Amino acid sequence: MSSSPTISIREQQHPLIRNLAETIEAVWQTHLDLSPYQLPEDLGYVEGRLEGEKLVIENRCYQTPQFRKLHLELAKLGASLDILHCVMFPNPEYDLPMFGCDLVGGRGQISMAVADLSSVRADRSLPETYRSHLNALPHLEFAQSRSLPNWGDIFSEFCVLVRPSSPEEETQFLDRVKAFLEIHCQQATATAPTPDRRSEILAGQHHYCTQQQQNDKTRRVLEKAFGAEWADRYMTTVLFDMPNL
Ligand code: 18B
Repeated sequence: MSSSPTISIREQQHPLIRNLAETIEAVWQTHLDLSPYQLPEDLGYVEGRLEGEKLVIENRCYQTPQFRKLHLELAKLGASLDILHCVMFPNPEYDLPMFGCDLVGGRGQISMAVADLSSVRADRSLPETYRSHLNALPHLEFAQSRSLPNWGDIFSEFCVLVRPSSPEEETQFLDRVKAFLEIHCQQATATAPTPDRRSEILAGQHHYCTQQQQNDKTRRVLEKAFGAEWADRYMTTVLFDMPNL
């Protein structure tokens, strides 16, 4: 099922996905002290087939002192589906929210773009420094917002969940994700560890992953290409693996 890539699928993705992938990596490189993160062996680059089209998945993973795992994934299903998925999993010794972002597009149009900094605290609040920086960002208007799925209680009031409907809205989304990432990396590197809160934070991360694992739209794409068992393993070990409680 897996082999090595000849050319990166990045060049063939929708421009917003490509730009966002480059932005994410650039902010990480600028603000964080990155080391390699080893994914389960056969899951770095994966190919499968879905209804006669090839599904290709390319993963990049890092870790830093504040983050146990930084995951950026690009996936492409033939000519019909381009996907970017990114999650920053904080080290549970740090009281930091989860950054998550997902873009899904097909045939030149992004149908869904979401980004958030999601609290893992028991009271669902974001740290005060995050709140003040996020509140200082300009208010955004998108012509088509999308409603939260039933598992979406994990997302904060700052979550952007839209179908971008013009190049201006695409840029607006990209700029907002960049702002989230810069705030997050700056705050994270300025945060001292709080090991006494580890169990609260772990429980919050656990809840976040459990909710995300209920995304049937993601699961269905993976199941159709790779089968139910593989899809479940992928969702629970690569996309939303849980730190041990
Ligand atoms: N996701 N997404 O990452 N998902 O991974 N995703 C979809 O136009 C994949 C995350 C989120 O309306 C759709 O309807 C695949 C993270 C939300 O019910 C498809 C992979 C977040 C929705 C995929 C992947 C996140 C959503 C439907 C692995 C948030 C809307 C697209 C590579 C931080 C759910 C559409 C709804 C949708 C697929 C959110 C096809 C295969 C990190 C909220």
